[in-house]
Amino acid sequence: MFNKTATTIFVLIALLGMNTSFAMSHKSTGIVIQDPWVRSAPPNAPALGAFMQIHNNTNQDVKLISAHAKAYGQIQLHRTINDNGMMRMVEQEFMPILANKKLHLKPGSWHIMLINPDRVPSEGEVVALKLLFDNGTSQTVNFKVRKGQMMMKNHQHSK
Ligand SMILES: [Cu+2]
Repeated sequence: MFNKTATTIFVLIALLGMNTSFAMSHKSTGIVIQDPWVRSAPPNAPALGAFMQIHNNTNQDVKLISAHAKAYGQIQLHRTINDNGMMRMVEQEFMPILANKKLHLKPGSWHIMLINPDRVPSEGEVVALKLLFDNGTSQTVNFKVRKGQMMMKNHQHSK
């Protein structure tokens, strides 16, 4: 009896979940992706960086827990940190997006690392990444390949 009820509830939740993702636009999940892009790289590059702004328009903290795409050996969540003056990338278990805040993935900071591409995509191409969040939602986002700013550009002064 209990088991049956539990199963029914589980199925209901699963159905509701499916319904939500089919019936509503991505915006309705409250997680909105802006300006998704992949930094273009030479054809022999072992890895590419993917960037975006993740807006959390909900009242609860959310974590990006993974990203998936075909044609890459591995995809990791990275953060570039200043380790005693040495910039280095550290793999992260997740990316936190606080309630009603945004996380800006950009060169020299948080980014998604696309490792061992079957083929490095050219400028103008689109890389579809499926993003999984810890609140059970996911969305597939098209990242446009384009030239990236150099990290140091932020430190230059105009004139
Ligand atoms: Cu990296």
